[in-house]
Amino acid sequence: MSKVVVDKMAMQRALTRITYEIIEKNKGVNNLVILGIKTRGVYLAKRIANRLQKLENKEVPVVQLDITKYRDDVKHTADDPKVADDDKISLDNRNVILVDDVLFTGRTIKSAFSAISELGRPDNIRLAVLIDRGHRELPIRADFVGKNIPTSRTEKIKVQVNEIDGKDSVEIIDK
Ligand code: 3GP
Ligand code: 5GP
Ligand code: MG
Repeated sequence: MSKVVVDKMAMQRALTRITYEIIEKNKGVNNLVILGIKTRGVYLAKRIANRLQKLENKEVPVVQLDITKYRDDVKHTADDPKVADDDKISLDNRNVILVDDVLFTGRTIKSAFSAISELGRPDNIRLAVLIDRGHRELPIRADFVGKNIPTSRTEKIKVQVNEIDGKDSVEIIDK
């Protein structure tokens, strides 16, 4: 059984609200870098950057972050992908917005912190997620949340973004 909990318009509005919240918290877009966690976090990050560009008339860099190398639940090899698609970016003294689609246990975000430390020492890191489904295993919270969706552990949240899936929606799937 599945139920749509966020449709296309609701997703657009949530991303627009998050964008305004980022501008307000950061008092503009100076020094911002947006890191999208692969896979779908990257597309959400790009959409936020597009909105920032329209509202503040400034280009904000988007970096694709791959946290595979720092996952604590898989074996690691020399072939682990590099953490960022941009080799030259330095996060020293930057204000980082980390973007993911779903926040669950928090382990991905912990891995993201390790990945970020390879790229420099940001002044601060804030977290934006489309969905917070609860069940944290680490003391991590999001600063910007599209929608809180309380779930049971056995339910799944299916996030679809137009760029990959041909549609924008979030469904809750009862397993
Ligand atoms: P994403 O990579 O676009 O963020 O594998 C397809 C999607 O399923 C991935 O989305 C992944 O994040 C997501 N997913 C759903 N449940 C889980 C989970 O419990 N752990 C992980 N690692 N990914 C999950
Ligand atoms: P974590 O448990 O570390 O917070 O989440 C692990 C990764 O899996 C993150 O990228 C998160 O976006 C994704 N994830 C966790 N639970 C779900 C879920 O129910 N649905 C989807 N689509 N992704 C999930
Ligand atoms: Mg994800």
